[in-house]
Amino acid sequence: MATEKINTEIVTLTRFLNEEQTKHKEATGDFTLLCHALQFSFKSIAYYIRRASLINLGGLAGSSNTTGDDQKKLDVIGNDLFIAAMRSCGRVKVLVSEEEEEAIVFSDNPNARYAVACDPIDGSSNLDAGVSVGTIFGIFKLPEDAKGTKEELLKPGTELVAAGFTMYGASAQLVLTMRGGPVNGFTMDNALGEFILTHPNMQMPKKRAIYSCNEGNSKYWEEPVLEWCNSVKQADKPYSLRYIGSMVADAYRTLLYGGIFAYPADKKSPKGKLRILYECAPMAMVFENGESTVRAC
Ligand code: P6P
Repeated sequence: MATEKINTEIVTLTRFLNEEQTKHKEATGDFTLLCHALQFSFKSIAYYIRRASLINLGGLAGSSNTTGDDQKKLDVIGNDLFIAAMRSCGRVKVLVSEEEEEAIVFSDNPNARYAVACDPIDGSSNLDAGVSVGTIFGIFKLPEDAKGTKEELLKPGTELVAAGFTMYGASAQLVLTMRGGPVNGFTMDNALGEFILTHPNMQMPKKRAIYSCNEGNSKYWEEPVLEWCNSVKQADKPYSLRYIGSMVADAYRTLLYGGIFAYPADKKSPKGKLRILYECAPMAMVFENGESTVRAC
């Protein structure tokens, strides 16, 4: 019986980032160091999520965040880990986090040239049920004369220089894309403590009969949304409904399998529930860059 061929052509995230830097002659290494700090924060968060039930980290922290969500203990820990990683790399001037009332300006990084928007643990209401949650991030490059204000972060998603998310499942899955570039997927090898390039140049299948939305909100939907939802349910080959309620998990499945994910604005949330800066814009960059160039099958 043939022995399983061991994969010896291993590209770690560290190697990938260092090689990416060599493609830009003007690169100073700041962006690379920022991404190394990002990967450290994902490894740290993954560690605590994996152990949460063992060290009593489940449940509520007894506080709420800026958007009124009840904070889980892991929300607070994930936020603290992320902030520490962004501060200590010295390449981030200002950080906006879903878990923080105000933008954080790192005064000890006065020459830093990047701003980061993040949702440290998106979908955390699902944590105690063992459902995959994730960290969503977007990176902006600041102008030379930036003061480090939150207004400098309030830019259209098209100005992001990089974005992505890490889904904390059986192993952490990182999806990373840079402006105009491909979407690359990395899987955390827990034994080695390394993110390994496992999904180079991810392209979402053009056609897949899956729709993903919370139909529990349908009584609040506008008429066109109701018509769309009924159209996929009444199609000749009705779509399958897959909805996890953790955006990172729904997004990762949609990127891999195809389909439609939607969280429409409704009468309860006329401006929509998902946050533009650290949920919608980073995801939009991933899905635009991951749009399949293959004609629909
Ligand atoms: P609902 C999690 O709080 C989140 O922002 C996304 O991760 C997820 O897609 C959505 O809310 C789920 O919202 O109302 O369906 O529970």
